[in-house]
Amino acid sequence: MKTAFGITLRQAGWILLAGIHCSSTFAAEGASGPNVVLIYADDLGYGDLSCYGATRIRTPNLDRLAAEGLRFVNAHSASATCTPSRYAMLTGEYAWRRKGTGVLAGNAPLIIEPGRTTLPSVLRQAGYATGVVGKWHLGLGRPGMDWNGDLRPGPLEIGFDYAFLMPATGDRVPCVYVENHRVVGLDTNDPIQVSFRAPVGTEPTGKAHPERLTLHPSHGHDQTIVNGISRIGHMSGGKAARWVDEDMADRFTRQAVRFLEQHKDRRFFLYFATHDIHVPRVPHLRYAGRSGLGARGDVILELDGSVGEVLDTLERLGVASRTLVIFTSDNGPVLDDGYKDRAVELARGHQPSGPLRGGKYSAFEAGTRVPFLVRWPGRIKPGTSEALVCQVDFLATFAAMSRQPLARADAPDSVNILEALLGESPAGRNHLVEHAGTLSLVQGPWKYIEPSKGPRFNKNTAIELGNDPNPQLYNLSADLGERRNLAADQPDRVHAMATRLRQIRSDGRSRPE
Ligand code: NG6
Ligand code: CA
Repeated sequence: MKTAFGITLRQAGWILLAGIHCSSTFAAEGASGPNVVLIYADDLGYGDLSCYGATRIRTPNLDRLAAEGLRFVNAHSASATCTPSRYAMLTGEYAWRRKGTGVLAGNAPLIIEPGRTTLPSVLRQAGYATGVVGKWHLGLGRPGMDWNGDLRPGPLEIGFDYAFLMPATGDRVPCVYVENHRVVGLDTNDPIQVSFRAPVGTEPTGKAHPERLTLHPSHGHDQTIVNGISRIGHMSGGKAARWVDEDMADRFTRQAVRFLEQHKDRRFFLYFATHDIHVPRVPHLRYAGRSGLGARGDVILELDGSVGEVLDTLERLGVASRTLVIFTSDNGPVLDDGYKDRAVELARGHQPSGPLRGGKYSAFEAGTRVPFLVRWPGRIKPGTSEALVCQVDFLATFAAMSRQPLARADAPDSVNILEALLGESPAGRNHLVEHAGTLSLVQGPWKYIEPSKGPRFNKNTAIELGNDPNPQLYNLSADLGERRNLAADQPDRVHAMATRLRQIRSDGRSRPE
């Protein structure tokens, strides 16, 4: 039933309620805070987009976002792999401070404690409708959770009002979508079982039945076969609920668009975490073969298409001018990440890391320095920013933007970089701890990588990991590609930076008071 203002009674109730609960915050900022859409790509490198210098591939929608917004050239994910980056982004705490925040198995329990202050909980508190669509990879439920029941705690218990997820990664079981607390389309007569130890059920594995595969592993990824692709981990059952890789980008994009449509009359925060361009790289037919760079290039185009749909939706709904859009990636790029999709051989001179050294998993810059675009039409002046910023900063930044106070224990490593984000200041953070297997400290032009025993090189991925038993010191202003280790020439600087890094570690926090 519609009221005199053309809104439903239910909507009117919402508005009334929102008014009662949030009058103080709305009054404080004049209800002017923008909607926030955070588009989070997976494994996309600093050099993968034409707006970041790629010449062998064109990404017109992301280029449009860059042209209409601010393009950051020194922005970082919090870690060089997925789970720790996402953990840090949602909690405002560096993941290396916590055990159990490494790349998670597909049946891992939730690693963010319900009740703690998170990026979505802060925005929800400020009156935003909060949604997450796409890759989660932060665990679900408690240890031993039954995938056939209620999957909780999960995103709804840490600040999201709505969730449509892939539980872990595209290459890990269970290969099903989860909406709020339930597996989507599950037939109760065909229960799901998941195991990362012993095989479950009688389903064929890629290892025993390579003849059944449409995409073969190059390393790992030889357990249960789903949709012709063998995965990490074993699953049985849930046949009707299993995803089709070719349709995944469309499915997630459709859910993201639906969330925007449903919340266009409220303030909203959408965290849209794409599966692209992670492995297995299985583009929809309309992108297959289009890039000329093989599947990895094709899924970059698919990602660009998803971004275009989100931007078009914001226009169509008339909310683009009051929506802050951020686009970034959870870690740097990798070519061979475990499937024979010919990414290396078909790269044809494309440089996923751009001018940077290393890639995903690496302590060198390409591990965490990622594309980072911010658009707010009429508010953010288009251009390029050299400010040092990190995704761990979103929490403190959006808390400041929406006038939500933080307790001292909240978001211990999150810095309010709002001025840099809006292009009002050329400066962001004054230092950053980068995290791969090892830690680095960046301060001004200097980057110190602490000594570590890990391997220098991973032969499967062919990535230089940045490990060295000796300290490394680079001047990123003069040597962005980290080629000249100056540690032996500047022992005092090495000592000072090592001491500061130790201090940041032992302080348990780094957010300015
Ligand atoms: C690795 C996987 C890799 C990828 C990564 C996580 C193997 C051999 N490699 O263990 O394919 O899944 O984990 O990627 O299994 S991330 O982007 O989610 O961090
Ligand atoms: Ca990733």
